[in-house]
Amino acid sequence: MKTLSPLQQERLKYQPKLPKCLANGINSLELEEGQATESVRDQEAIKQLFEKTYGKPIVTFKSTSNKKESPVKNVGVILSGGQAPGGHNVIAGLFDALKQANPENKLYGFLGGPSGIIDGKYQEITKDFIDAYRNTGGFDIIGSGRTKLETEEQFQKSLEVCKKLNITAVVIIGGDDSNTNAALLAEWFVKNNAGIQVIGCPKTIDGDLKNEQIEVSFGFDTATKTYAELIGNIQRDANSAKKYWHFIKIMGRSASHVALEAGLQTQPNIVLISEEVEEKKMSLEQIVTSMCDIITKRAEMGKNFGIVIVPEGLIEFIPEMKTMIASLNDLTHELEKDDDYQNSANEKKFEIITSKLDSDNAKVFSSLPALIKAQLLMDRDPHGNVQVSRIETEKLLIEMIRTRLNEMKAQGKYTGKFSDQAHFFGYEGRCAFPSNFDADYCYSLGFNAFALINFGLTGYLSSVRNLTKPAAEWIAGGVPLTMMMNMEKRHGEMKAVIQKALVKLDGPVFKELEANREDWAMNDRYLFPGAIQYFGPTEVCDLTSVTLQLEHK
Ligand code: FBP
Repeated sequence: MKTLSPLQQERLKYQPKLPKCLANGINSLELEEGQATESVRDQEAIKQLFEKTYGKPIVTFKSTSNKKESPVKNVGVILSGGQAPGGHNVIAGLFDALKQANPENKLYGFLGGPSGIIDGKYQEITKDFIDAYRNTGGFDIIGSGRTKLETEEQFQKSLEVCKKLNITAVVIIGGDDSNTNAALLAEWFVKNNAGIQVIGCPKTIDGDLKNEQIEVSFGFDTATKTYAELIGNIQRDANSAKKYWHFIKIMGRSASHVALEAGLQTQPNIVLISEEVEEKKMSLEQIVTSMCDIITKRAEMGKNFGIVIVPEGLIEFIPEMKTMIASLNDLTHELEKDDDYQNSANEKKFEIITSKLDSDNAKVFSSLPALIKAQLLMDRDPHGNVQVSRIETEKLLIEMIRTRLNEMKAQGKYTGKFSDQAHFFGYEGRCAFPSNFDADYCYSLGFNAFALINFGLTGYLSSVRNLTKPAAEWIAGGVPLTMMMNMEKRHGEMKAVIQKALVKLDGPVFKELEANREDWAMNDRYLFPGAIQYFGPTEVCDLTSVTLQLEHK
C-alpha cells in the first residue's frame, strides 16, 4: 500500500523561493520605518479601542552585512478560519526562520484554531513533523477553527497558556475576522504588560484582505486556478453536448474577487458580480430579466446552452435582500434564546419571522422559495456572518429563470429549451496543493512573520509585495493591523473590524470583464486553463492570477 501519491512525494522536495533580503538570512536584516498610519475609517473610534497599538508605521526589511544575535524565543502559531492552500508553507517558513535565527527556538502549533490557545491544546512543531507537510494543501497539520477571540476571559486564558509554554509571540494565520482577533489580542497583551507579541498573516481564498501593502491574500491564486480548471472542463462539456445551461456558484463569502478572477481565466457567457448588482441597485427580478435576455438571444441563435458564474455572496448584495438580511440578522440574534422559536418547524419559523419583520422586508422574505428561507435562517458563524456557502443562490436563480422563461414561452417570446445543471465550487479549491506562487508566497509570509517578531513588533500583518515580479524582487515588511480597520455592525452591535476589500468597479480587473462580456455572452470564447502545473515551463507554472497582473501592471 502506498502512503504518498507520486505528486505528494515530489512536492515535498520543492524548495520555495524567498525575497532576496529574507534569503540573505534572518539575522542579517534591518528595519526601515515609514510614516505613522491611520485606520481606513472611523479613526477616532478605532484609536480609542486600540490605544496602545494604533497608528504604528508601515515597516520594510532590507538586508545588512551586520549580523545580529537572536535571543531564544518560543512562538505559537494558529490557523484560523476557512482553509486556504499554502497554510502549511506559512508554518514551514516560520519554522525555518525561527530555527535559522536560533536553533534553540521552539514553535508550538495551537490545535483546532483560536480555541487551541484558550484551552491550551498544542503540539510542538519539530523538523520531522513539518517536513511531512511542506508544499501540501490543507490545514490538517494543526487544524483550524472559527472561534472569535474577544472576551477578557479568553485573553486571560491565552496569557496563562503562553506563560506556561514560555511563548513570547503568537502568529495568527487568518482572514479579515481572524486578523481582527489578532489586533484585539495584540492590544490586550500590550495593555496588560504580557510581553507577548502578535503577528498576523493574510489568508483567505476570498481575496478580500488586501490593500497597497497586502497585494493578495494567500490561497486566492490556487483556489481560483482550481475553480477555473473545473469551469473550463464544464465549458468543454457544454460545448460538446450543447444541451445544458450550467449555473456555477463560486466561493467567496462577500466580495466577488474569486468569481471575477475565475471568469477572466475562463471567459464564460455570464459572470455576475455582486458589487455591480449593489452599485446599480439591481433587484432580483432585474438580474433575472438580464439573464433571460441573454438566454433568449442565444436560443434564437440555436444555442440552448451556456455557462453562468454566480458569486457566493450575491444574495447579500441585492439591495432588497441586503436590507431584509440585515433585519433578519438582528432578529435571529434576538430569537437565539427563544425556545419556542428554536423548537419550531420551518413553516412555523417562517410565520414568526414574517410577523416580526417590517412589511417591506416581510414581503421580500415571503417571496422566496422555502428552501432559501430555511437556508437564510441557519446559524450565523461566530463572527455574525450569514453562511452564504449554504445558501443555494444558483438554484434560486434557476428557479426564477425557469418560471420567467415559461411565461415568455406562453407569450411566444421564447422558443428555446432550458435545461439546467447547478454546481457549487468552494470546498474543492480550498485544500488543493498550493500553486508555485502560493507555495513561495506563503513560505515568504511565514519567514517574514518571524522577522517581524525578531524586531519586537506587535499588532502587524506580515506583508510581502511586488508579487508580479520574480520572488527575489519581492518586498518584505509589515503593515499595522489597525490601519485596515473600521467600525461595522456585528451581532447587532458596532465593532472594530478589518474592512473587506470589495471589487472596485472602476478598477482594471472589473473593466476587463466589462469590456468583453457582451462578446462572451453570445460568441463562445471559452478558455480551458487546465489543471495547475507544478513542474514545467515557468510561463505556465509560475503564472500569477489575472487580478494581480491587472492590478499591478
Ligand atoms: P475565511 O474568510 O476564513 O478565509 O473563509 C472564507 C470561506 O472559504 C468563504 O469563501 C466561505 O463562504 C466560507 O469560508 C465557508 O466557511 P466554512 O468553511 O465555515 O463552511
